[in-house]
Parts: sequence; structure tokens; C-alpha cells
Amino acid sequence: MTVERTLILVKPDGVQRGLIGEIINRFERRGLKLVGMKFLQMSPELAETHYAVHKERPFYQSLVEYIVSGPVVAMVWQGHDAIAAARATMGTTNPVQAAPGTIRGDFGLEIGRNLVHGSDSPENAAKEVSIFFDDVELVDWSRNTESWISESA
Ligand code: D4T
Repeated sequence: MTVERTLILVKPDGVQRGLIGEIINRFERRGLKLVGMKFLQMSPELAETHYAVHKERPFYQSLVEYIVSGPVVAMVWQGHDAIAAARATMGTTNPVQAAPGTIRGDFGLEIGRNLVHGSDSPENAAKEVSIFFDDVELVDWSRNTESWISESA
């Protein structure tokens, strides 16, 4: 079993459309465990750090403008293969191709308004979590239902 942590953002469109609870619910029901959460307005500097890998891409400027256009919810979710599980829950990057039942497939239409971000590798997850959270802000807690979600618990 591989326990991972992943950074998830509810992007400004998800917040503005009143989908924070709906989106959290998807990850919670999946069995992932919440270990960190904050509501914040990202600064341009934070956005540029977070999206540094996309700096040369043609959509970089609009991506940064979009992510700073309103508050976001930043969360860290933990669990078995959490990175892949969270991305499957989110659906493909372009909501038009995302399967019904996924967050993007149920609530999105355009790639530039795709509601959520999720880390795509353990390396990027570690980097992204440290951009948004100090170690002391991540909570190490035991869940009473763990053995009903994980065979090895
Ligand atoms: P995020 O990082 O938001 O979880 O998205 P993905 O990991 O699924 O997708 P990505 O890194 O390829 O793209 C990052 C971010 O850029 C937006 N985007 C992407 C865009 O606006 N236009 C584009 O053509 C692409 C490829 C959407 C997600």
C-alpha cells in the first residue's frame, strides 16, 4: 500500500459557483482523509510559483489571472494512491472530455474553468503542499473508520 498526500485546490470558479461543499464531499466520500485546509486569496507571486512549470505555455498568463481572480480553497488529502485517486475523482483536464460522475464532467465545460487542481506526481505533490502549508498546519490524526476504508489499517 502506498500512502500519499496530494494538494487539491478548489479554483475561483468552484468557490464563486458555490461548489466548495460539493467538491469536498467527492474527496471525502472517496475515502481520502483531510489533513490540511485553508481558504485564501492567492497573490500573483504565489500563483507564479505554483504554476512555474507552465511558464512557457501559451495559456500561462490566463491561467495565472484565473487562479488569482478570487479566493480558493487549498486542501491536502491523504490516502492509498491519493494522487491518482484524486485525479480520477476530478476527471480529465478538459471538462468536455471528462467522464460524467467526475467533478469536471459533472460541473465543467471549458479547460480554462476546470474547477479544481490536483497534484500529478509525488514530487509535485510534495512541492505544492509546501507552497501552501507549513508542516505545523498539517494534522496527523486517526480516523475511526480507517479499517473500513483500508485493508491494511
Ligand atoms: P491542474 O494542474 O489544474 O490540475 O491541471 P492538469 O494537471 O489536469 O493539467 P495541466 O497541468 O496540463 O494544465 C494545467 C492547467 O492549465 C489549464 N490549461 C491547460 C489551459 O487553460 N489550457 C490548456 O490548453 C491546457 C493544456 C488547465 C489546467
